[in-house]
Amino acid sequence: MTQFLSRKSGSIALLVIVFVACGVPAYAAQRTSGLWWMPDVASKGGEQIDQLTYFIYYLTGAVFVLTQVVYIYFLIKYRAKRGVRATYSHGDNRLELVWTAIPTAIFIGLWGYSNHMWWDVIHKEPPPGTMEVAVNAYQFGFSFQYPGASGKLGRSDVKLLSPENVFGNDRTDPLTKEDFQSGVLELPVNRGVRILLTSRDVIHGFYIPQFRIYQDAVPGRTIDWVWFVPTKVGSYDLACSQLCGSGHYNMKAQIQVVSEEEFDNWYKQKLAAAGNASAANAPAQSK
Ligand SMILES: [Cu+2]
Repeated sequence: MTQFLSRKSGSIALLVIVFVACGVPAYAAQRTSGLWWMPDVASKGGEQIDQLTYFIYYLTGAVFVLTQVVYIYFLIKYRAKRGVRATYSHGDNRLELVWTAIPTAIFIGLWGYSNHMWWDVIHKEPPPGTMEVAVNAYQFGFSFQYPGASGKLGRSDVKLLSPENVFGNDRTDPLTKEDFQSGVLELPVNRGVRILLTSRDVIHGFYIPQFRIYQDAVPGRTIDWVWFVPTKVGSYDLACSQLCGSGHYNMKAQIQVVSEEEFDNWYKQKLAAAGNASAANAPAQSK
């Protein structure tokens, strides 16, 4: 029996060591700071989401500690003793009522709090001057489409989506001609950005931990209610958070949050390059 137990605990210990040895470096590879906690917030409203997370974390932590203390205390106090017969309880309706009512009230309170916050952060109208960017997820990457000089993305419909037209642009809308694509999500700091999220194949996750943003991309749908305001200049990873196939582990894109000025330069360059490309293509197409 003891031999069996020691062998079992030996293999559990081995499993834990393998998990820690493989898991921790894999986790650390993506992050350079705050390895054991959430990454720094880099978007407006992110603090509110963190407050809710902390609140739930400390509340459930306190309940966990409290119940474990009571549990261990009772284990010791009522342990087997020579000459003492065990007594047991058939339950107590009043106590049952109390410990059902308290968690129910807490859950309803949490629902109210989180719902209120969610409306405040996500479901509010985006600020004026918010830019629209189309985001298309595929196995295994993301591509982005920016509006042209008019500042408005051309019409698109997810039904028009095809390998040649991954954003489902409606070519009858002249605005689609000035849209341009990018492999990097370049964003100006402190300006709102609303994304039009589509998927070419399967469900993917649009996930930016520093922005506290997460939204699934679902094939056959355009998800247009997600917007955010980046507040810190820097480079971030947009990572897919839905297991979407063999290349999922490497499905990501770069997000560059830059100053307004730097963004304008980038935007003008991209716009000019796109204009030149379409001008170069025009004669060939007319033949
Ligand atoms: Cu994916």
